[in-house]
Amino acid sequence: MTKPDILIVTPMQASIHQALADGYTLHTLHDKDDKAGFIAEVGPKIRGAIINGGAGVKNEVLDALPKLEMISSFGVGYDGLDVDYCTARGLKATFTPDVLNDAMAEITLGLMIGLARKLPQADRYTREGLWESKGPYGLTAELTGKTVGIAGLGRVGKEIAARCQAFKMQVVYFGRTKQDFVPYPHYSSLTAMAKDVDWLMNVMPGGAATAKMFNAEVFDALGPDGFFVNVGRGTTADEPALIKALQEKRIAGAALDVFEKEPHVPPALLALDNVVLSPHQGSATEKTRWMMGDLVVRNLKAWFEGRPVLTPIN
Ligand code: 8YV
Repeated sequence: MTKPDILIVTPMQASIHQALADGYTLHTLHDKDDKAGFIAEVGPKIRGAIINGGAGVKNEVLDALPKLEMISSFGVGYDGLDVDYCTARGLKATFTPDVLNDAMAEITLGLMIGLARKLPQADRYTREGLWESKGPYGLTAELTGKTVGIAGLGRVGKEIAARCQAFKMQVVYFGRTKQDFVPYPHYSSLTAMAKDVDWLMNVMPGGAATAKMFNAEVFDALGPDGFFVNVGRGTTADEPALIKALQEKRIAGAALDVFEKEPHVPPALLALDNVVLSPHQGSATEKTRWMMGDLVVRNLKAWFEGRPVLTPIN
């Protein structure tokens, strides 16, 4: 039997290539100078595609793959994929939820502690010899006893909530619908929640529905003692409004793992001392990335071996 031809749209880790090398013919698009020419050449035989859910794939690329059956997407977010398009064309799409929950929750607490206790700044202070020449670094904020409001209490949000409780924080959450059997107070208004919390946490997915929902009004509700954390998608925050709120100290600080136009980080953010920045590292541990790759592979293999996929999007 001929091996299914698979298009790898964005760079993928070696473990994915290795796991598929024997049973599939892999075609990488990202390293081709003439992408249109390459698609014209291999497009007609492609039956599966591997994409990054955030970077996604344009519908015009998918249009050029007439025999495409399924898309295995890397990541829990799939805002870069037009799911309605896939469903309308009868394309199966899969993603990689759950396996990254712990890594995401870990980095989130790390960012919160880093921001509250000014760990990056204190590290620089120590390295520069200022402890010895100028004296103690100074006093900082603390998580204990504070309230965190989580926007997007899904798989990742719930792991963050559990860890915040271990740090003796109160947890509340915002979501369009109140979830049954969730032990935290619910808010149906993001601004109302921002007003009541010390820490505003974004774990919302990207896409049109959440674009720029963290805006000037929300930051003003959070107020000068409030901290903002974004581990969801950069597009969910109005970045210029966030920068302005930080510059004018209308909020106390921000810890950001995601940005509007990654990997670009606005110079105005780099110039601020009340922020902790991370280059979209939420799921970037050896173990978690291996598990995400493994799920990409298992979904793809399931489809082409005639079994139900493990984690479908549609
Ligand atoms: C990855 C992510 O950082 O799962 C997601 O939605 O954004 C992350 O886990 C990303 O897929 C790697 O580029």
